[in-house]
Amino acid sequence: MNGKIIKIISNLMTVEADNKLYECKPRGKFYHQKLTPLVGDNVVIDERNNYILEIKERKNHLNRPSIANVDACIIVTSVKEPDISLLLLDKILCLIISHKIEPIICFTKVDLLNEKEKKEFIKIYNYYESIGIPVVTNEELEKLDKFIENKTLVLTGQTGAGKSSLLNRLNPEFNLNTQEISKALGRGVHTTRHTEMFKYKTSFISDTPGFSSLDLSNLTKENIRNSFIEFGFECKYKDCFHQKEQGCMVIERVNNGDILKERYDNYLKLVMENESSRIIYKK
Ligand SMILES: Nc1nc2c(ncn2[C@@H]2O[C@H](COP(=O)(O)OP(=O)(O)OP(=O)(O)O)[C@@H](O)[C@H]2O)c(=O)[nH]1
Ligand SMILES: [Mg+2]
Ligand SMILES: [Zn+2]
Repeated sequence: MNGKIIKIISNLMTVEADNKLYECKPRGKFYHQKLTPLVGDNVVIDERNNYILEIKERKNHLNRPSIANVDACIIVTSVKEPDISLLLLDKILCLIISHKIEPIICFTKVDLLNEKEKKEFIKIYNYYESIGIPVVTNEELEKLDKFIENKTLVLTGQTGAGKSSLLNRLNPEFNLNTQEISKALGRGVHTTRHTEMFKYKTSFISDTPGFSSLDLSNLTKENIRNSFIEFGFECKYKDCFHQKEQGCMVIERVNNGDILKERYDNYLKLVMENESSRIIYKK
């Protein structure tokens, strides 16, 4: 029978197969093959004797948290408490796109904005949507449903951003722990700890924050540039890094308001952060 590992607690793996759950143990041969089953693994099980017989080839896997076969990542971004940070959002987008994982932005806490702030926010929402990234708020669950259909997803975002709350909105039966922001920040750790996936309609979603390490040092300058998908390839020099080059169309489009200035500034910051992290690494 085909299934998917959705939870691992030491040597006991919960496998979802045909809408039922099976507590399985892995076959000894995986140990000899140095193959560690991961949450997200697609497996073949012997449902009578509760054994995992085979682990199917992985599409990809993340470290910290260890999750296999991730199609998309929902970047949960609060617009207040904690305040919106486009630098953090652009950095996460950069990591996700460089890992060839599809990004989905989900803004939360829009209810906390005043009218003026809401206008600013709508501009930001529309901008990210206009460059081709799927964007929703946590009040647009039907729109979100379409983006996540048939996918294996991880959530990411700051502690207190509303990741667990989002899953509870999708299905109150998940009944996940959520926490007041002040308490969460006071402890300085995520409320959510062990790796587990939830079946939601045709999707599997993990509440364990993906990309817990927001380290850009493994990326190249090209990775960072290419992850800013709206920059395009219209500059005079084919390999333009859009910094000070002559005939740079990106700089021109920033100046005429076609590219969000803040996003371009974040691009420059990420390139600088990437360069200095590599200088430290080389020493
Ligand atoms: N006003 C408002 N509060 C929200 C919204 N979404 C979440 N919250 C609150 O924000 C706080 C933190 O939410 P959580 O869902 O625990 O945040 P989290 O991202 O799972 O945090 P960690 O597990 O610590 O990483 C809770 O008190 C939620 O009730 C929202 O859309 N509006
Ligand atoms: Mg949580
Ligand atoms: Zn350029």
